[in-house]
Amino acid sequence: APELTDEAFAALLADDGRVEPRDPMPEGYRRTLVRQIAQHAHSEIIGMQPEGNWISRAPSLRRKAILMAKVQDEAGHGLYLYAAAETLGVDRADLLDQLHTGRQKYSSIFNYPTLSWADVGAIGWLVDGAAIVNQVPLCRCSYGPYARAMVRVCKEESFHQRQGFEILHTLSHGTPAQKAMAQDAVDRYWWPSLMMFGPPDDDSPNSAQSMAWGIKRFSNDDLRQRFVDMTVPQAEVLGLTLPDPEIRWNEERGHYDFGTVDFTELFEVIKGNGPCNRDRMAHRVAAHEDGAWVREAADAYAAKQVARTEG
Ligand code: FAQ
Repeated sequence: APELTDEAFAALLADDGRVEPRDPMPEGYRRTLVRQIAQHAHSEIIGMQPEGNWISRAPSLRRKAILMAKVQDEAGHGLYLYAAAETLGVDRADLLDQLHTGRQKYSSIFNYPTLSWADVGAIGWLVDGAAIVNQVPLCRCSYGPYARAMVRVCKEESFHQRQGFEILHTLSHGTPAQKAMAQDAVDRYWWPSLMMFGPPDDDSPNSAQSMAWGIKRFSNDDLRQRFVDMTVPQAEVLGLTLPDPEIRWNEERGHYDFGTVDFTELFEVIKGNGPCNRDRMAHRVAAHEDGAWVREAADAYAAKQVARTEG
């Protein structure tokens, strides 16, 4: 597609115009979308690992069936997102290569271990909860294919969030040991969930431009606050506490105050120094290599089909 002047593009956005694949767009806009959508896609497929760890050990057949369906949903989200990225003229194989060689990121949250069954509940409740808060505004992203993919993703994430809440609710109303397991999971996943929203606004290099382009609709800190406001009352219903003594309702602001997030930890995890970064990448690369024969078979089949129709 031809390049567009910044003025013409600004006018299109001001008109609340949706940008579609064949529309002209500034190169920086295209690059930013590829970066964000690819990282989002990578997060979905790497995000299958922490929960996949518990499929064989889920406490009942019903729990196992639900968890398998959820992990499959994450694979599906990855596929919609890679497909959305491809509408911008990039190749999925190349995006995966960038993930595998550490040139593209994935969400920090998936570098934490899942130590107990309750962690599956905490991931559903907190991680999917944070994902929804971040992604609902993306349904109004200026880039059509990304926005449309988000509609279905958000519906499925809502279901995931409820299943996590239900796991924790069951545990917290079970034996004292089960309740303690649920509390421990929430204690470990709370702060990393707040980090999912990214660095604070004054340390977020991409935010201003992405908001001007209508890619992001709210700032990292605004979404983090929205997540806290949504989650504190839910913790009360669960009968669990959040590991932050500074959480309290602020009448004047109309929001919950909360403590300071340790962003040094976020930056360390992004750099590759989280508890599971190495394992996650090694597992992903091995899975990709193990799947080479499937890609080769699909290519051979496609070539045969072409030869048949041409012959
Ligand atoms: N982890 O300038 P900003 C899910 C990077 S939900 C790693 O603020 P931006 C569902 C950032 O990329 C998780 N890296 O950047 C699920 C940038 O680096 P770059 C996925 C992070 O893009 C649930 C640099 O730091 N969701 O998968 C993180 O404006 C359960 C500076 O940051 C999405 O990806 C982080 N937490 O804002 C699956 C949502 N934070 O690229 C399985 C879409 C920041 O310049 C199980 N993405 N960075 O080298 C977004 O909304 C945005 O990209 C943000 C970051 C908000 C994540």
